[in-house]
Amino acid sequence: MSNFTESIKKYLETTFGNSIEEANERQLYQTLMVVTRDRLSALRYEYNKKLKQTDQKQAYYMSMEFLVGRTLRNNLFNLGLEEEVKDLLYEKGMDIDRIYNMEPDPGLGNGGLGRLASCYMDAWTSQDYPVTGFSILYEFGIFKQVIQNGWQQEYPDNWLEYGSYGLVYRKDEGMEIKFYGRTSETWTKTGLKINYHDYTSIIAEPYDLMISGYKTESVNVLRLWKAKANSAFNMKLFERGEYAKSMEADAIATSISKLLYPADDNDNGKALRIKQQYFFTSASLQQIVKAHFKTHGTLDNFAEKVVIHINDTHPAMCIPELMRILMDEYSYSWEEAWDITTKTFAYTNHTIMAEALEKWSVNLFEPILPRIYTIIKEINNRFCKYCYENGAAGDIETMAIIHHGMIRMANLCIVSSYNVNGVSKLHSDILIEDTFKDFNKIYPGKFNNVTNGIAHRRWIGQANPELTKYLTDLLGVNFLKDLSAIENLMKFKDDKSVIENLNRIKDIKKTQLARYIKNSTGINIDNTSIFDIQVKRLHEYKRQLLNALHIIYLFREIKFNALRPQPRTFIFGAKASSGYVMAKNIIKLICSLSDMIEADPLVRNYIKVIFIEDYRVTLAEIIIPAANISEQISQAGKEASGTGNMKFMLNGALTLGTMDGANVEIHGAVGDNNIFIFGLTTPEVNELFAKGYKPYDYYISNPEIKNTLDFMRTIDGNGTNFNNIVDYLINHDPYMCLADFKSYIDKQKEVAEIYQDKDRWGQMSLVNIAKSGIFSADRSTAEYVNNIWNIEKVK
Ligand code: 26Q
Repeated sequence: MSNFTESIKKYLETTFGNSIEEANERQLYQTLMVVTRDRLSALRYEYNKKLKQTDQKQAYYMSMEFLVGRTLRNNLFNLGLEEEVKDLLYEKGMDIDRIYNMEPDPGLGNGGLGRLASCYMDAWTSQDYPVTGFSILYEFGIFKQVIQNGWQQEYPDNWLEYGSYGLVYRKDEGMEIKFYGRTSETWTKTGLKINYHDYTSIIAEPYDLMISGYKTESVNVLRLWKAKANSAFNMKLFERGEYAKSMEADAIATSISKLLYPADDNDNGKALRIKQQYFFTSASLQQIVKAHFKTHGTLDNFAEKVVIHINDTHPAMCIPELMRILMDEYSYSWEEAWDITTKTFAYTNHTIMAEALEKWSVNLFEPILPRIYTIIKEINNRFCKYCYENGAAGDIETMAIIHHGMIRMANLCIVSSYNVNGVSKLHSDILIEDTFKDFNKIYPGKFNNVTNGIAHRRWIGQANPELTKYLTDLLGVNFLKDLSAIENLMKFKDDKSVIENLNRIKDIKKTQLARYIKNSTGINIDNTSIFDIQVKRLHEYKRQLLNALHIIYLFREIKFNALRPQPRTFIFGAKASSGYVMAKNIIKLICSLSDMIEADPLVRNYIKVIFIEDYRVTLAEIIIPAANISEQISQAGKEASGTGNMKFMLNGALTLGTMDGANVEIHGAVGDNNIFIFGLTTPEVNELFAKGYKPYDYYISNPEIKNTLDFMRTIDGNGTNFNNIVDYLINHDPYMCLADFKSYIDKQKEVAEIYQDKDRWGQMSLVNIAKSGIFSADRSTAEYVNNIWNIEKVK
């Protein structure tokens, strides 16, 4: 008996008084979660010892979101224990998948940015780099989506009830965080001293999630902070008769780590979000500084040993917080503190959409974080002075950190970091040439690119074991360790039997998805139809609406123009942020299309529309491997990168997309013949916008558009119609669906045609799999490590 099996038995015996035979599924689940976590903790202990010995530079990844996905299978897979556990349960007549399915999917993120953070933690750990993640232990992750009569409804996601077994509570490492109040200054022998008065004190308690790596003993940690009232502090207030204040502190504490903000673009002006941001950045920074000082007895060499990465601007308060700690707690001068700070931070931008760039009003911000505000103001003053003195006075309007009573967080990050990167070539070019061009003039060389990547071990190794096994046997290499080896598949480009096998595996994955859809919606779908899939957050710029327009177009063609197309199943999955009305209307439209088609005895033989409820990491693992077509149809220039596009490609789907984000690089990798590109390019979009885009002209001059939109007015949404969307498209259409309509429809015809030729399609699919190596998160994370952070592997 291996010692892992022994640990399982021991835990069952001591915790539940049961043998494996007697244990129920609930007990087995808890046992596997705890025993796996403890195995990782033990490895972590050894890893940490090595780290202390080498005293090497470490990286800290700050992110408001980590979309971890389920952990149990991932950890067993990485530790090489999956087969052992599977067999152990199998002997007892149990199916390991049933245990896996009991684990909640920790939804501590909204979408791409959060999932990227988790893919990166996998990659750094698998490559033995010392990286610690920091975030918040949200009691409620991203809401659970329920569709009722076609409308999205949100329900709380109480993931900790079953999810807490993976966490390790580090009681002794709590931190105090101060809000509100005021400061005063006194001069002492050692210099200026800042005193805090009348503040509200909250405690941050750390909970660690162990991050395993593939076939390595390295274990990194994702530290999640939970807010708790500071009872000692509140008791003092209470004794002084300040009852209300002590209760307020209590209320603030319970609200801070209560929930993840479910907006993935912008939900500005929320005091609670400011508190969340400061809460987790302050706790993390205090911990990092404290640990450094303990080892070195000085902070002079801080930037040589520490690099802090800011995942978008959400953790930007790290910057003034480090300044505060250095000056107020360790008596550094402004100049010394600034020198250390500007060597410590690197920042990644994930969006160019103006409305998604974070801004905080000074009026809201200052009372909550008075000292932090003073520091930001001083950073701004000095920066503006620098601009005046260095010939950039004319650009202060765009670059100032505080402007018209708003604090622009991206500007704070750019000024204070030593490196700024975008997430795809196109996106980084836009940052340099457009969004932040003035900054690029005064900071040449500060901006660069790291194209996103994905944890291929999860997205093929675990999500598609059938394809993984086939390719491993065929290629005779373990591409899970190094995805670039997958390019060897190109040798089989003209091998009919290989192509046939790939097609067969795709069919298996389609059958599995069809089964899930049948079980969850009752709808039967045809396996031989094209699985045409768009799964991502719902956003106008991502243009789920364009996809819907194509479906309406097909409906009309089948019904009125005798079109008998290649059968297709259109699959959607998307959460809309709760206050985003247009997004919710689009979900309703898609669901109504689904009903309308189901009710039509002719049309339903050719097309079907499925809206899969509650799209999340766990569902993505089932959906993506089953796709024939990957819809990546954002308006050019709007999607910073996209990462779903890479997951689809790796699983052999063909991209139907615009020249946007990382689609551009996918196109470069597979070549023109193995991808379906359509639509305006970024310069064309800009040109059309500059000359004045008039969607009405497209509507009136193109009968196909006119017919489609006119028909849309007749669609019955069970008590709702879609005139509002039609009017919006004809009169505004900010993301130019109508301008790209024709080109999209034409490309879709080509898709249907080529799909008839199974060999050709299979070959295109093969090329996509073979060329996906560069989109491994191992490649992206190595670029962060080597080009930006300068850290070494733990040996
Ligand atoms: C900001 C202010 C207030 C409330 C919420 C927010 C907020 C929250 C989340 C703003 C943005 C986000 C998330 C953005 C995001 O997911 N961006 C995506 O990042 C991916 C990883 O780089 C890219 O692939 C996607 O293109 C990009 O959209």
